Amino acid sequence: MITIALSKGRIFEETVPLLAAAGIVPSENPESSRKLILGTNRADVRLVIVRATDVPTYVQYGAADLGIAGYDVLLEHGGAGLYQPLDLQIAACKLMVAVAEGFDYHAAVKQGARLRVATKYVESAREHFAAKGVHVDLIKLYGSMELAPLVGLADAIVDLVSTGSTLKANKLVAVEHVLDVSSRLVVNPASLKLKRAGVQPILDAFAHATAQHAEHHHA
Ligand code: PRT
Ligand code: MG
Repeated sequence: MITIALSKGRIFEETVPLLAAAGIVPSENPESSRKLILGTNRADVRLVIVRATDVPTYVQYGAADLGIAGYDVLLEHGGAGLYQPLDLQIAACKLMVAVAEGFDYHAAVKQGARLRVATKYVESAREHFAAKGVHVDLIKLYGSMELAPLVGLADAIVDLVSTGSTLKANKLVAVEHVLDVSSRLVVNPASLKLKRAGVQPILDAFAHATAQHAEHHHA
């Protein structure tokens, strides 16, 4: 049995075509099903539906052989015990520093002010500000970072931005790029060794589909 860990929502939606390229069709839609283990058209492949941030953990401990996780999630996890062979280039977005409209971030940085920064991405944020020599106190949040500057919890946030409409709706502006994010395939190294006959063709199909997709975009 090959077990693939996925999160619901954007990652699942963008993974369906990759699975199809590997000849795998989920038998149910996780958005409408309450099942956490989904069968597929292949008796030897199943999907487990977990929280996006839990995907690396399931794969690291071998509860899933493969998984798909955002680079943001992988940086926070640290990547221990994970083979990361492929950037699937799906669920793309950017990790950005954002502040309330009217807050002069660059002036504050220039003055050497100590900034309070709220984020779910403390590891990536710590590294970013350390590299820039910006003094920060990081405040760990688990969601809705956009609220923090509006109620005085923080001067700035570090959050993912795709369309920018969430920042705009909350009168926030992006002031600094931290890193580009897309989702990656993660593989349990023991699974790759012991289940190679089943796992390798899936890796190859994903790689092929990703390369074709990229070619299409450049054409
Ligand atoms: O939602 P949940 O709390 O269960 O977990 P999650 O937010 O980690 O999962 P999910 O499914 O929302 O995101 C999974 C992965 O998708 C993330 O780890 C990212 O790698 C990737 N991704 C791509 C994004 C976005 N784009 C994105 N826009 N993840 C989150 N967002 C959020 C962002 O945090 C912000 O709140 O969407 C909002 C901004 O979107 P725009 O379009 O308004 O800019
Ligand atoms: Mg989310």
